[in-house]
Amino acid sequence: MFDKVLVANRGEIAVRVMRACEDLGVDTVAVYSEADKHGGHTRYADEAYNIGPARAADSYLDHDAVIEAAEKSGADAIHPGYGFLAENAEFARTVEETAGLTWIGPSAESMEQLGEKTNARRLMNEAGVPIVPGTTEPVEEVEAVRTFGEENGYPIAIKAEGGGGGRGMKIVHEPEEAEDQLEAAKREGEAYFDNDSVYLERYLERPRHIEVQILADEHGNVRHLGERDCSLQRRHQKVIEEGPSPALDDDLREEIGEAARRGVAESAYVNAGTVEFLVENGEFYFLEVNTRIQVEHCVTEELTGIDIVKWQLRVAAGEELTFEQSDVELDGHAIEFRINAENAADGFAPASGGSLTTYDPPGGIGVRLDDALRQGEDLVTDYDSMVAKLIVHGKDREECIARSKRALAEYDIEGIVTIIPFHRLMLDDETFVAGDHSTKYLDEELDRSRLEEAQAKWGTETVDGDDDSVVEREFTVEVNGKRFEVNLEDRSGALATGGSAPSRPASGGSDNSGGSERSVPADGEVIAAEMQGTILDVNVEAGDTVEAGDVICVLEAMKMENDVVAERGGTVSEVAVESGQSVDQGDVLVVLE
Ligand code: MV4
Repeated sequence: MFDKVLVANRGEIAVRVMRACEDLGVDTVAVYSEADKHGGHTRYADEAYNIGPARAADSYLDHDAVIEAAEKSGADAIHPGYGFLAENAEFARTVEETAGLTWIGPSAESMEQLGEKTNARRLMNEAGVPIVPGTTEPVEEVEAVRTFGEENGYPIAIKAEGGGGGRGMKIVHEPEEAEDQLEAAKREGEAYFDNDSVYLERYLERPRHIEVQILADEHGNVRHLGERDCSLQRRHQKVIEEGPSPALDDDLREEIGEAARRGVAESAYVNAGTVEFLVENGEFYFLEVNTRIQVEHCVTEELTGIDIVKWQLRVAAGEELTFEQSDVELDGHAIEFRINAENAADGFAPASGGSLTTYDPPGGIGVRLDDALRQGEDLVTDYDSMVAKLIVHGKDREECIARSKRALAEYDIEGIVTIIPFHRLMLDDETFVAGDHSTKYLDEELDRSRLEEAQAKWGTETVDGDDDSVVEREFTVEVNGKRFEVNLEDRSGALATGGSAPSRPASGGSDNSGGSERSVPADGEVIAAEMQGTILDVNVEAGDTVEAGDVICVLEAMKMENDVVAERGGTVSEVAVESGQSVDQGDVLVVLE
């Protein structure tokens, strides 16, 4: 086993991997960007190295910076998590070729082999795994698309060779569209993957997305750990995953699992991986292989009791899988809810900032939380919006749904918007509860107004509200010894912001974790920073008279310049910042009399 593992990732997955290291007695190394100086993964690790600015290209994606941190720390292996460098064959090869370092994942060669989609299709086809009817060689000419249509019918999917995750796929409904869509698919392939090669598949209209978890060692053992159903997606982003799939019966389950195992066994693949399928009308078709640990691996861990990440480390260290396929048993049902900082009622718009004034996650039987959060932290908005995962386990789907409702109701997050209300809506949704949803359900079938209702019903007060002069506060009162929770509206906030960032009330003066420097003078009007950022310009000095609408200063945040505007007129009694200074959300900028 390794002595020390560097985790080239951030947030919940970095902590998840470090927990597996901890369980194995392996030391951990974090790398972090400027934005993650105080992040959960940075705090969790035994040692941590700053590898650059917030921009991922300059830190988490910087090959040299990650390798340098590995060498400085004396780590003997690198785990990439998911996203960032996880499926970058070039980086994997660099790690493989660096003396003293091991790549915890499939080889660069496997990644290249399976990353090229026609190659993966050919390989699966040869292993007897059903593929979506289509070509296993790239197509060049529009004639080939029309001929395919005549022989197999429409619609046709034109997919980029290097594609995946929804990018570089075009649909052709009739021969007249073939030319434009072929050109568009090639253009996207070139733009996204530096590869304009495309291939064809029959387009399935209402498929389920089913994926099979695989573990393989270098001794030729391959096991499948059952399937997950990831059909509930929004614009190719999974939001709820579960297992076993409500759409498979035991025969199909056995067949699809064995097919995945056969396909992977054929390709000399080592480590964890996922074989994706589309399922329609009782038939399954291979789609692609994901050569990484996935966000939703926890669903499978709950069902099988197998620690997949721990096994990733073990097989990377050359160990042999110690269980047979017949030892893998699926126990009950598990559902994973991605806790994204997004507003489902506003097209799932990611939160532009905020501070976790309350963070009180659920617990109890059947509840698992993978997160890297702590109350009082500011939301980091430089990366993806997923802040935590709630994974619920029960003896069957019904118990799991009931338990999920309970856990989501317990989950108390204030200060940032999340999609918890959306999840609660799904648990009351007829189609989801019946398990009848296809991959089209969220984008094409769900009524939008229900998202707004859910948000109004279950959304907590966040600093993202529309009316920027009202802050709702929760108080506990006792009346004749009985406890009541009451919400009171505080209309004393006074701040307006120009620019395009959403307006929020000043948080100076509220009881967030700011400490004494954020206290508000009783007789002044405080203008506070709406979000964390840098002061670019201060336009006033003490003694100046300002009028409503005057720009007081300019705050750069989220790569945008925001004018901080006086909502009312007055005399400047104090200027608390200077240009170039970094401020936190809620920090006092200027006091007016
Ligand atoms: C398809 C398909 C229907 N027919 N291929 C979208 C992401 C990419 N990895 C593959 N995708 C699809 N490929 C054929 N031949 C439908 C999708 C698809 C989809 C697949 C899985 C999960 C969600 C999806 C949402 C829309 C389309």
